[in-house]
Amino acid sequence: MKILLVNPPRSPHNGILDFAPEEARPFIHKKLIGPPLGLLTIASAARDHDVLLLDMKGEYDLDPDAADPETLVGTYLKSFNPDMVGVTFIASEFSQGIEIFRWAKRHDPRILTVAGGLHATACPADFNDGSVDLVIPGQCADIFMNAVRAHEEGKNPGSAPGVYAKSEGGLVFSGRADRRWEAAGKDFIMPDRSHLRRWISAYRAGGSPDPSTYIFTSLGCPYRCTFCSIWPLFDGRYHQRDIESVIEELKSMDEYPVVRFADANTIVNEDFINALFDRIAEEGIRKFFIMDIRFDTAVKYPGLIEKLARNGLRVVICGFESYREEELRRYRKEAPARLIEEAISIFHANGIMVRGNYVIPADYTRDDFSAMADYAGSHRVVYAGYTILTPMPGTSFYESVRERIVDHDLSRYNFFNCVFRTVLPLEKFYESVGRLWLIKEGTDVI
Ligand code: B12
Ligand code: SF4
Repeated sequence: MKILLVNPPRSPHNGILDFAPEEARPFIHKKLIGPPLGLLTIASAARDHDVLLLDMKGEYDLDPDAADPETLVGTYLKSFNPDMVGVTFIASEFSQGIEIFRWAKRHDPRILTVAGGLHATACPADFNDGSVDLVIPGQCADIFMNAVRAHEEGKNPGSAPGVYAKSEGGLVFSGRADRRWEAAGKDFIMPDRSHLRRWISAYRAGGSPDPSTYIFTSLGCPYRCTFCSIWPLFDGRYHQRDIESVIEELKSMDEYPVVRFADANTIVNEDFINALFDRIAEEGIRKFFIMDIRFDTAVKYPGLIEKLARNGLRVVICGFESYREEELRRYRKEAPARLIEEAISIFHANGIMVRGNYVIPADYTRDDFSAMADYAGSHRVVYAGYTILTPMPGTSFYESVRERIVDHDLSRYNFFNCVFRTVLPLEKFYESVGRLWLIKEGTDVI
C-alpha cells in the first residue's frame, strides 16, 4: 500500500505583520518551522508500507522559488501514485488541507483520503466535504492502521470503530473504539524523523546554524485555560512518557543539537523532570534545550530551573498572557500576574533566554496598549511575542464568544489575525499590536 502523508503549508494570513511599523517587522514571526510529530508517528506506525512524507512547510513555505502548492502536490501525486493520502490538520491550515484532498481526488478518485490531527479531533464535523473519505480523531495510530489494512483487503475502511466515514448523508461515526490506547505510555510510537532528512536544514530555531527538532515527553495538560485547545482534546488529563523512552529518543537525535520539548506544559510532575535530567546528565546528552514552562512553576521550583539550566536548558517559552490579574482570572490561568516578574528574574539568573508571550484582546483601547507597553518595557525579555486572543474552535472560549465572532475563515485562526470587532479601527489595532513587538531585549529573533 502506498501512503502519502502531507503536512500542509502554513496559513499566509498575518494581520499583525501586514500593518506593523517597518522597524518591528523583523521581529514578527513569518515562519515557524518544526517537525510534524503527529505525521511522523503515523509514518512510523505504517512502516511496513510504502510511506512518503511531504512537509510543505519545509518544501514550500521556505523556498521562494518553489512551485505553487497545487503543482507541488501534483508532482508528488504523479510520481508516487498513492493509494492513500493522509493530512494533518490544525485550525489555520484547514482549507489548505482540504485543497490537498481535492487535488488527490482529481488525480485519482480511488485514492482514500484521511484527515487526522488536532482540528480533526476538535471539530470532525467540519470535514463534511466530498473530498474527505475518513476522519480519524485523537491519538489514533492503531485506528489508522486498521483502516489501512481494511483498505488493502478491499473491505470498507470506514466500518472500523473510531472513524468518521463519508456517506451519502454526510460523515457517519462508526462508534467509539473499545481500547485503552496509551500514546504516551505503553503504545508510544517513536516518530520516524528520517522522513524529514530532505528538509533538515529548514528546521532551525532563530539564527542557530544547527538543525532543531521537537520531542514530546507528555500529552495533554491538567490546567484549564479558557483559550487553550490542548486540554479539551485530552479531557483535561495529562499523560507522561516513560523516562527511558525519552532518553532512547534523545540518543537517536544526533543530527539535531537543538531540541524543543513540544509538551503543552513540560513541568507538571517536577519529580519526573528532575529524574529525566539526572538521566540526561548521566548519559552525557548535550543539547541546547527549549522548553515551555509556566511562570508560576518557575517561581515554585527555582532549584529545578537551575538544574535544567546546568544541563542544557537555554530558552524558555512562557505564556505571560497578561500582566492584569483580572484578565488572567478571566482566562482561568490560575497564576497571579505578580509572579511574572519573579519568574523572569529566576530565568535570567540562570542564563535562560525567555520568550514571553502576551495575548492581546480585541477590545484593547489606546490606553490599554500604552499600559501594556509600559509593563512589557519594564519587564523586558529576549524574545517577546504579542499575539491576538483567538477563539480556537473546540475551546471553552470559543463557545462563550461564538456570537461575537465576525470572521469565520479558519485560515485566520493562527493568533496573528483578529476575528472579533475591535474597539480601535482594525488597522490601528494591528499596527498597535505590531508596535509592541519592538519591546524586548536586544535584536535577537527566535
Ligand atoms: C509541534 C508543533 C508545531 C510544529 C509542527 C506542526 C506542523 N504540523 O507542522 C510547528 C513549529 C511547525 C508549529 C507551527 C504552528 N503551530 Co503548532 N504546535 C506544535 C505543538 C507544540 C506540538 C504538537 C505535537 O507534535 N504533538 C504531539 C503529536 C504526537 O500529537 P498530534 O500532533 O496530536 O498527532 C497525533 C494525532 O493527532 C494523530 N494525527 C496527527 N496528524 C495526523 C494525520 C493523520 C492522517 C492521522 C490519521 C492522524 C494524525 O496521530 C498522532 C499520533 O498519535 C502544539 C502544542 C501541543 N503541545 O500540542 C502546537 C499547536 C498544535 N500549534 C498551534 C499553532 C496555532 C501553530 C501556529 C499557527 C503558530 C503560529 N502562530 O505561527 C504555527 C502554524 C504553522 C506556521 N506558522 O508555520 C496550536 C494549534 C491550535 C489550533 N486549535 O489549531 C497548538 C495546539 C499550540 C497552542 N498553544 O495552541 N506547531
Ligand atoms: S495554556 Fe498552557 S497551561 Fe493553560 S491549559 Fe493550555 S497548555 Fe495548559
